[in-house]
Amino acid sequence: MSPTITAFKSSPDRGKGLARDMRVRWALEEVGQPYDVRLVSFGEMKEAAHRALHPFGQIPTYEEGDLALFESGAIVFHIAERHAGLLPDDANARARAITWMFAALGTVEPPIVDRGMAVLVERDKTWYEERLPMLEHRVRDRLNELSSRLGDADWLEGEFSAGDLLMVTVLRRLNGSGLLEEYPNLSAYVARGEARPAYKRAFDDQLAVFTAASSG
Ligand SMILES: N[C@@H](CCC(=O)N[C@@H](CS)C(=O)NCC(=O)O)C(=O)O
Repeated sequence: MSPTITAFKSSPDRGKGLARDMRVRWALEEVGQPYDVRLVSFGEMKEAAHRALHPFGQIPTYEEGDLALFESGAIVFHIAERHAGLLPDDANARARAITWMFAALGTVEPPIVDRGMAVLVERDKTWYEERLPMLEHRVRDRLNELSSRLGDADWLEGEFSAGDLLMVTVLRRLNGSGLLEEYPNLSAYVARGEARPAYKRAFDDQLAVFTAASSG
């Protein structure tokens, strides 16, 4: 039975692949697992039926038989554990790849999201001009460190893994900020991720949702 994931009926990013269902779609495409998508509106996400799946009233969720998951990282991990292709077989290499999954979501994503939220909702606040440089400084700190570690390698730890998949989607949240472009090896790393056929299929599918909604 194919799993069902949830995604925005109307994504605020207008199909740019920044919503977190993109990570799940990409992981499913990498491992060749077909899936269904249930689109939910902002209102529906906050209703009891959706909250039974996702306590915080968000997307994505993942349903497969009796199993219901939320949190994009947990869902990608579940997919990577069930299928070959996203985590190495060697136990230590696998643990390292999982470490990068946590690093993407726990260390790199928070300052990027903090900056993004400020740009989105604090522009008209008196403190915005003062706060933004501080938020960007925190992002640059992480990008500097990540850039040093990646060096001229293709992927963070040997072969492409779920750690790279999450890291690339996290870094893509900087699109339009100009920050990623300050680090040519990180820009190239994101471009390598985006060039993967599985990424492209996932991207096109989420874009088709936006295109259909805006032409309908
Ligand atoms: N940590 C969660 C974050 C989920 C999240 O923030 N989802 C966003 C879309 S990318 C959402 O549903 N936002 C609407 C809301 O919070 O009301 C994950 O990685 O799945």
